[in-house]
Amino acid sequence: MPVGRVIRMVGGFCYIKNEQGDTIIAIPRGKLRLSEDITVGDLVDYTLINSEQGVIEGVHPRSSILKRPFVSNVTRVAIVFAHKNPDFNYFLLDRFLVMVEAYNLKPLILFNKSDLIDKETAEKNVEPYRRIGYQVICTSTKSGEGKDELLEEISSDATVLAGPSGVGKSALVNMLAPGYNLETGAVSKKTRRGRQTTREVRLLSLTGRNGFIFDTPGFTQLDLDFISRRELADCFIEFSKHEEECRFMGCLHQQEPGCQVKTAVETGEIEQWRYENFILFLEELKALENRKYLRNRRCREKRR
Ligand SMILES: Nc1nc2c(ncn2[C@@H]2O[C@H](COP(=O)(O)OP(=O)(O)O)[C@@H](O)[C@H]2O)c(=O)[nH]1
Ligand SMILES: [Mg+2]
Ligand SMILES: [Zn+2]
Repeated sequence: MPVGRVIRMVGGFCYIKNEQGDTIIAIPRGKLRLSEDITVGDLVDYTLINSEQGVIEGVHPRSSILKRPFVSNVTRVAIVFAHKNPDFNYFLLDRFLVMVEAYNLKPLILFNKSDLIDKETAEKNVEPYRRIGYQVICTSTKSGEGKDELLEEISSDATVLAGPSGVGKSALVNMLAPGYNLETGAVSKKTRRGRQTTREVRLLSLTGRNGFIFDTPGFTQLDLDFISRRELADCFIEFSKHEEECRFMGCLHQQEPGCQVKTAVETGEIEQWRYENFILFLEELKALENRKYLRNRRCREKRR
């Protein structure tokens, strides 16, 4: 049976692209439901009704799945921020990084709108993340800066762009996969924030490469409810070489004596703001876990 990849879903129909590069419009067979059983990124088996229309017969197992936006088979997350307009935000960037690490996907950090600032300021923004060990590329969709490096880097990945509205995700997709002409939106002068111009998820082919790129409306779910407090430190990659030395096993690196993560913060090996964000996320997870506990207890009491 032929295989295709879901690249778009529009009102009850799926657009799928087959191995020959042809697009077929398909509806799902029987019990398969769009947006529940099938999503953009899925590999599907299909049968043809005529040369352009088909029926989806089954969905292949997914290598990864993200929620809100609901996309599958992502291998890479490019976290996009702008150097300015809108101003960039360490806290939000660290939150995205936690998500990427927790899902075990390959991260890449993009600082877009390089044309709006000088080289020195750009360096100041990216340097801390390079020091941690993250790959960072500065781009500009206006001057084309970083385009070749980025295309090379993600050439065989299925990349989703994550980041706040207005940072230039759709403009970047247009730069990497021209010909689709996705709508981009101006950043509001008044609120200094981007408007939501992208409403649907689409999967586009990178020009001349094997890879794909997703354009999405942006991530709305950034609750950390997919990890536990114990797992959080693993999502801060620069903590790992210190935490083995902590005095207590299962150290949360909060108040415990003999915590080597805290020592590394004091000596400057770990950035203070990274640690502060870590603690904020830890508190957030604690609150989430408490809420869950209370909810469960209430349920148990009701049942009695
Ligand atoms: N100066 C500058 N503006 C950009 C750049 N990339 C995108 N923009 C502008 O930023 C605004 C938001 O872009 P858009 O792609 O819609 O952002 P999205 O919400 O992240 O998809 C638009 O007005 C773009 O023209 C860039 O590299 N430099
Ligand atoms: Mg967009
Ligand atoms: Zn510790």
